[in-house]
Amino acid sequence: MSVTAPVLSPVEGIKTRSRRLRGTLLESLANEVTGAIADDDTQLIKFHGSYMQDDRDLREERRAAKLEPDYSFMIRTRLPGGVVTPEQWLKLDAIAQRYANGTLRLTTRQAFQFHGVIKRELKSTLQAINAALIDTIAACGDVNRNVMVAANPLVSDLHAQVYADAANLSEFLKPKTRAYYEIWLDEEKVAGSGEEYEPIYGAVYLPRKFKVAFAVPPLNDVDVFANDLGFIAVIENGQLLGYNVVVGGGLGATHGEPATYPRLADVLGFVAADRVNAIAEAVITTQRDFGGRADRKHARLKYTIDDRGLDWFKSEVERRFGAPLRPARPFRFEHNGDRFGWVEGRNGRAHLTLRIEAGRVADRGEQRHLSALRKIAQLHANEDSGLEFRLTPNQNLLIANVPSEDRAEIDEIVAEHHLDLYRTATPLRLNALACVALPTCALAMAEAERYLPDFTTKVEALLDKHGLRDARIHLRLSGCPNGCSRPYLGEIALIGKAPGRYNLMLGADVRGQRLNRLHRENVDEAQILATLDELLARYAAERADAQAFGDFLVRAGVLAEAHYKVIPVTLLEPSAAAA
Ligand code: SRM
Ligand code: SF4
Repeated sequence: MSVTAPVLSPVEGIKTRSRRLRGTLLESLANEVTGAIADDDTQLIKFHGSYMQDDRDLREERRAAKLEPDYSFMIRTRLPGGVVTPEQWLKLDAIAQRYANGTLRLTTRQAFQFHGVIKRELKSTLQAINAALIDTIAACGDVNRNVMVAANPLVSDLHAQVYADAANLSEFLKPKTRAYYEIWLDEEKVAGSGEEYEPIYGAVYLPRKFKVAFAVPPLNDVDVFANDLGFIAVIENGQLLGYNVVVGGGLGATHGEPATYPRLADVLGFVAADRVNAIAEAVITTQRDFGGRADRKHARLKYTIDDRGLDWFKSEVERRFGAPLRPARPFRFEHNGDRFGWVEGRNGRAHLTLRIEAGRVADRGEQRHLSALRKIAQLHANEDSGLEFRLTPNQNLLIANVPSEDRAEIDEIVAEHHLDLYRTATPLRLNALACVALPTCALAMAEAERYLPDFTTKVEALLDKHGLRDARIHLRLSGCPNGCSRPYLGEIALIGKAPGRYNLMLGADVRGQRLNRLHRENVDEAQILATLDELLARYAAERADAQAFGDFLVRAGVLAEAHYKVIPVTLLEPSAAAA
């Protein structure tokens, strides 16, 4: 009996033929006839941290004028834990002004994105980023992406250890190909160029993107259960004992295809801190060898685990790890948002978390956020104050390790440039997330980032009407079901279906441990607001003390049946599990 091998997705062929991710990128860059790069290269360039895009606002106009689309490139950094020095901040700011659209975009995975870089300047831009000692290797593509780390260094020593483990893992999982250095940084080719040994990824890399996050309870700001692989720090008596390991989280889905779904990670077991790289290698190589390579919509680790079973997955990982995993330790998360304002640290240092709406650092009217942060960075560049900028996983920015004598000056700059939203905005606005969507994202079906401010104002009016202005409700907007703002973990979420139309999702918890559910499909703004009006009225009248909106909706039986699988998280306290 002959067994036919499954047909591989075309991207597998592109990777195989690419000579370790080189493809024809050099030729594409040299081609002056078009602002685009060759089709196959559009896949490969992702591994180098860039996407080819076009300005969707201009598509029709340019088509009518018989012009090619307005191509440009998005560039994303690899920046474990999102930490940069003031000097690096200034360099990235200068790059945004010189080569990109003049804004810095902080992402939901603690990275910077530049938008609008033209092909002719792509290489100079990447060189400038590298000159700031930041790279973009593996920020996108079928490899491990930017490693997230809890942003708020409340328990400083331990946070530093967790950060070090994450940074170390990010380095360990970096592809070994020299393609990036040859193409963008003019490194000379050496023997073996194009055939480098990739001990973790192999010659065709992973079936799909892979995401890792480190959480430090009680904050789940990284949304650890939305990652392929998560590490939850286990701290006892002020010591970092190791990590609970969670696997198989992922949020992307496709409208109308129930075989695709968001899924929360399962708890696998506990490992000591010095085994982080080893367990990651065991998990990733299992996914490399068993993950689907035929259909890219069914290729993330979550599907490998669901298709083969968690028990099978665990034993395969343990075989590769060389030992059974120890049982997971109890843990407890309080919430998955950021903690705004000043927080006292150790040794007279303090940390200030600032709200950056939808992560877009820009100068707009009196809100001169870019200028404010430039000023703060200038004051602290080239001095030994230890002040750092830390991107949060919720698109916000933390100014960390501020010496006490500098606090007043920072407060002044922040106020003067109207960067003090954290003092004035409602909890709804402070905690809201929106993905980039239009005009740059090729996959957007509806607005998200550009719609967030207006939509929030309209929901705030409803909150006022029902006396709920101070309710801390997590709102998340995504322009399509891929879920880049982690909308499936929002108490209220909009997921784009078509221009002006969204699926209204409701009922996640505020700790990142319960997915929300589809409540109304393909509705417009008026329908969304009418639905929320009704539900907020009930919430105001019927909620139990301190009950969060998502929990209320579930317990009051408001929500329809889930249309996709909901994975319970095993170590919830009994009260939360009941929801
Ligand atoms: Fe994402 C694709 C933006 C976090 C799931 N994401 C994209 C692309 C590159 C569109 C594309 O493929 O052409 C978007 C670029 C938009 C633009 O113009 O900049 C994009 N994703 C983003 C960012 C910038 C959203 C933001 O507003 O901050 C985030 C960058 C993170 C980073 O720094 O690495 C971003 N994306 C996420 C997250 C959240 C997370 O990782 O915590 C998710 C859900 C978690 C997950 O991966 O399951 C996410 N993005 C996706 C998917 C769906 C993947 C799937 O398994 O189905 C796609 C589409 C794809 O890969 O085919 C996607
Ligand atoms: Fe684009 Fe969809 Fe991601 Fe939003 S969720 S950035 S629209 S891929």
